[in-house]
Amino acid sequence: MTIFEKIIGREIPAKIVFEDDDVIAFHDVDPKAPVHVLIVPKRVIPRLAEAEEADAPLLGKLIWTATKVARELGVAESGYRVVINSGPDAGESVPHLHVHLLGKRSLSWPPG
Ligand code: DGP
Repeated sequence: MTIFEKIIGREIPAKIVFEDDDVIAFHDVDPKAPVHVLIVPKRVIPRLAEAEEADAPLLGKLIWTATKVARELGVAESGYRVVINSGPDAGESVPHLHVHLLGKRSLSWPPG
């Protein structure tokens, strides 16, 4: 069971900002920006590289949830970045697909 499944199951606490039947969004425990929220599907897909065509609606919902959370947390106008780390070269550390939403500071490009 991944750490995110434990958050979904309320076995460990998290600062949840949004939840419905399909997704949950909560503040990252080790934030890399003043706003750093993770948007996670409740159904486990280990990483983006393992998503299937049938997962397309859920993938779209993750991005739509990022849009809503960004509005809610006041970064829609100032700007924000949405990141998915898939696999070792990207530094993925939790094998449960998640979208990072980062904002409230200027973000450099390209990422490291
Ligand atoms: P990634 O490196 O893309 O797999 O990102 C995993 C993120 O998960 C990382 O930014 C830290 C976060 N994280 C790990 N464990 C916990 C936890 O127990 N609670 C919360 N809120 N975030 C966690």
